[in-house]
Amino acid sequence: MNTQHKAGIEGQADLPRAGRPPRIGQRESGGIQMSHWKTLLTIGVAVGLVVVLAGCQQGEKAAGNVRTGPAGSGAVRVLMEDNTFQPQVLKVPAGSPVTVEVRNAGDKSHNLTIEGLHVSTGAMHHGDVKTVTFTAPKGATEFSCTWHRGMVGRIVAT
Ligand SMILES: [Cu+2]
Repeated sequence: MNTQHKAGIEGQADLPRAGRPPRIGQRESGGIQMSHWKTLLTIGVAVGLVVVLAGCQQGEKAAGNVRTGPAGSGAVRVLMEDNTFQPQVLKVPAGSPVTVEVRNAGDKSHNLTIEGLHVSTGAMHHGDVKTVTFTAPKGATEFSCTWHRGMVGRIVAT
């Protein structure tokens, strides 16, 4: 048993001696650079994931004055489609509370988020209806679905 063990070690120890030393040097410097790159890459991917996840979470939860269900008559009505808002421009009075009924008529899940006013319907699935109340400042305020690039609209308050 002892001899076999020794033989094994000697056998392994013999291998590097057979013309390896120059390669080991190359590999080591290359290996160190690679591991640095891998570390940087891993950090980069991790940061990227956090940013992406944060982006996903924005719009996931309701923010501001939001309730589930339809609004009464006189509310501004917005339909979510895949992937647009209908209409894309909401004309509202400036400086007083506005009630907007949002209905997801699309198949996908969407949200209506007014970043400038810290308002969001949160996640809305197919068929969901929510009522959002907010006060818009005079001028144009963008809203969007944070999940679908280009799914945007504008509140124009006068
Ligand atoms: Cu969307």
